[in-house]
Amino acid sequence: MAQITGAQIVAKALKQQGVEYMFGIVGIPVIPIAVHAQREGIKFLGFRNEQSASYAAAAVGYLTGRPGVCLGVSGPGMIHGIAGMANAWSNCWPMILIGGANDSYQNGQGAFQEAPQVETARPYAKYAARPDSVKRLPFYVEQAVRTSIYGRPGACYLDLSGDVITGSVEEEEVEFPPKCPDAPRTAAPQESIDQAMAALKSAERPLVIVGKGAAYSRAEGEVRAFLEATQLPYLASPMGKGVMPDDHPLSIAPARSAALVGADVILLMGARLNWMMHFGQPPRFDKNVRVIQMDINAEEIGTNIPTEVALVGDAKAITAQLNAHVKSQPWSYPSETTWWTGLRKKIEENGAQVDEYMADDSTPMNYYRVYKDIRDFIPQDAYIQNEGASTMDIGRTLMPNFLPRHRLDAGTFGTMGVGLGQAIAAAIVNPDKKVFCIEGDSAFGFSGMEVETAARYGLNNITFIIINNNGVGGGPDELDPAKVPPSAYTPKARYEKMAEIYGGQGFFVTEPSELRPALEAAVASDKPAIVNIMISARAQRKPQQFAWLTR
Ligand SMILES: Cc1ncc(C[n+]2csc(CCOP(=O)(O)OP(=O)(O)O)c2C)c(N)n1
Ligand SMILES: [Mg+2]
Repeated sequence: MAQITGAQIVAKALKQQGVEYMFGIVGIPVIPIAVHAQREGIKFLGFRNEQSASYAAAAVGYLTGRPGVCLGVSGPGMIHGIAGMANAWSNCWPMILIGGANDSYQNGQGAFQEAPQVETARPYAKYAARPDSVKRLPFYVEQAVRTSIYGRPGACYLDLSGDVITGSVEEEEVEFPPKCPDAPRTAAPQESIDQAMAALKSAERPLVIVGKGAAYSRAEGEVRAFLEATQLPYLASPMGKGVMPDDHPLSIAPARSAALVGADVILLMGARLNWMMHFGQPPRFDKNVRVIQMDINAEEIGTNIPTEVALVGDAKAITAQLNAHVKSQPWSYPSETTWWTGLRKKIEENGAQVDEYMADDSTPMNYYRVYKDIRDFIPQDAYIQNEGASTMDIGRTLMPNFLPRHRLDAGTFGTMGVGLGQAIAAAIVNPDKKVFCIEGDSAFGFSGMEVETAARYGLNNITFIIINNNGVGGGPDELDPAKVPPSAYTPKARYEKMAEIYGGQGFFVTEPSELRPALEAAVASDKPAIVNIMISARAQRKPQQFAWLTR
């Protein structure tokens, strides 16, 4: 009879549960898990820090609907992976962190890298467990995979002690549960669908907000059919962008503030009324705004303001129900209302101001000038990874998305440092597409070493672009080491030279005329390239009606 080890069982069980990607850093005691994962046909990518690996695991979960795995050693490795778990918790993305742990028979002895790992993972985990035997490992793996994708998606944690990883049992003693199916698509009661449509019909100033929940549930076809049938104005959350193409005539994104404050009825499609949507409260919303809330999670209903109609369940299934209603009782919101006229006027005004900034060819450049060339250069089907403060805020408005799940950014958690891991996730999930990883100089620095990871795995479809203003929201042009402002990084730091460590090409851009040729050469080069673009350290976002976080 043949023996099978814990590591082999974990790898087999993960593969059987539809896990295709594992990211991490090996060491005692997790090396055999990575080795056997590769043998099972799971793609293992060795990273330079578990933080980035954990961000990649969650991004894979968002992009594919099955969790990615982050593998870390006990203690510090696992602790770094918490970064990605917390980000996944906040974004509602499925992932699994597997942490090695000290041998269980040394618990409490001050073992090598011993730490309270399950307890540390718990607040961010939908499920956190320490398997108690080698034999039952497949049970725990199935629980973790299923829990990560059923209900509101999120992070799960498995704590594997050294003796469980290296221990072995008779192969035939081990039972592998069948692959858990994708999450059931739960629909809403017909009564709620009728109420939702009645509420929309009663609106004078309706607004639809499309969130990344709709993107995750792959509701793009249904959402488009619904909006086109009802002719309702919509806007998207940052990563809800692309569920509807940003150039759609029903998009009122450039008039976002006016739309939020003016709406009398809003339909949330997988978007939450959290800080990103200003809690649905004054001064950013009307105090009497009525809410139709579509969400996978019943607990989310009524958060921050009361909900008039709750549509609890899967965005794709429920939007299909709404479409069936509209089909049987056709209705559309008229296009010649004062609401539409006002929104269109606002869109025009805001567009004119941005055009002016984009046309400014002075050196050093401003953000808008830089984004004009980037926007014109990027193919419509490319993945856009974007993070920073102004780099991200301006990038979100200036770089349109045409496809769902093609924008990745700092997300609900506002996490700087997710960029490289997320770009690598996109690049490996879809090797045929281009990925543009557009980072503020600070954002890039959090995980810049992962450029080597991208190159090592031949992810030549990624181009790294750094918008460099010498710091967090800009730094000084010259630095006196005795007086370094908190926000400052080395002025004109030559980040593009990092491409030299793997024989790639770097481009340093200071003039507007150099930008387009640099982007072209970067994409044409045979290794991931880095384009480092200097902008004015004092470049700003165009004046906003509201401060970034309105109290
Ligand atoms: C993990 C983490 N640490 C710190 C912050 C605070 N923070 C917000 S934006 C930002 C960086 C902004 O600078 P940069 O990426 O260079 O973009 P810029 O605004 O300069 O274009 C930082 C550090 C954060 N959001 N996340
Ligand atoms: Mg910066």
